[in-house]
Formats: sequence, structure tokens, C-alpha cells
Amino acid sequence: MERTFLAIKPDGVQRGLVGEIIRRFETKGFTLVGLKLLNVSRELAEQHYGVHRERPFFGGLVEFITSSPVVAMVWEGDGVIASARKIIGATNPLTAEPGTIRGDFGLNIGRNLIHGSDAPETAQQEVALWFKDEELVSWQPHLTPWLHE
Ligand code: IDP
Repeated sequence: MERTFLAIKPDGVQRGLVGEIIRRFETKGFTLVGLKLLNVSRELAEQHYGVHRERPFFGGLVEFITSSPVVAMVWEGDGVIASARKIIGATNPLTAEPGTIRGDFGLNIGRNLIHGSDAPETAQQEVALWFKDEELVSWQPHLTPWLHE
């Protein structure tokens, strides 16, 4: 079963959007298999955003993500990686479609509320970077036959 890594960034937590954001994935029908609130270390932030190391916004991004708690999550379901990216919306909240999380709640690319893995390889790497195996819970929701043929 496919899994993805999602993180509600410091702006989402500070703005009281944790419940609203989780609700969108929960009501879609995806399964929560890992969840924790944490202060992100500089080391973890730099590893997570390593691909952007040479970009001009990298320093500010690391400062931001380490500035206040983050809610880290792993969600499971068929097609969850691509679907979560759609639910999240475009990177720039100003151009993100209404109905997406960033489109509904954001204004600025540096304050875009939530991270979601962009592909199967990055999802696997990010789940392993943020969670130990024993922090993930495999379970069978009773809802399954009502969500799948
Ligand atoms: P994504 O989060 O939609 O996958 P990426 O291009 O992977 O977008 O960028 C990672 C994060 O870096 C973005 O979510 C955003 O917080 C930040 N970021 C990207 N581009 C800019 C920029 O031009 N200015 C400031 N922050 C940026």
C-alpha cells in the first residue's frame, strides 16, 4: 500500500489549522499511520530540504521550519502521493486553486502551510528520515469496504 509523508509547517500549527488540514485527508478516505508534533532540528531541516541547498531561499526556509513546532504525518492509501499533492495545491498559495489547502488558507510561497512528498522515491526517503519503523502503525480501518469496490 502506498504511503506519503506530509508535514504541517510552523505557520499551519501557529494558525490553528492542524485539525482542518488533517480533516481533509481523513475525510478523503486516506489512512493515518504516523503522527507526531516536534521541534525540527537544523540537521533534519537541512536533510529534508537538501535538494534546495543551492537556492537563495534555502537559509530562510531552514530558519522557518525550525522556528516553531511541525506536525509530521504518514498517510496511506492507493494513489495517496499524487492525491495529497492535489489536495495541498500549487507551491505558491496565490496561484493554488481554491479548494486546495494552500489555495484556501495561504498567501505567500514562504508560508505555504504544508509539505507533501512529490514522488514514490521521495516519499520513501522522507518517511524514513522523519519516522522510525516502530512509530508507524499498520491497521485496517473498518471503513475500507465502504471506500473501495
Ligand atoms: P513544494 O513544497 O510544493 O513541493 P518545492 O519547490 O519542493 O515545493 O519547494 C519546497 C519549499 O520551499 C516550498 O514549499 C516553499 O516553502 C519553499 N520555497 C520554494 N520556492 C520558494 C521561493 O521562491 N521563495 C521562498 N520559499 C520557497
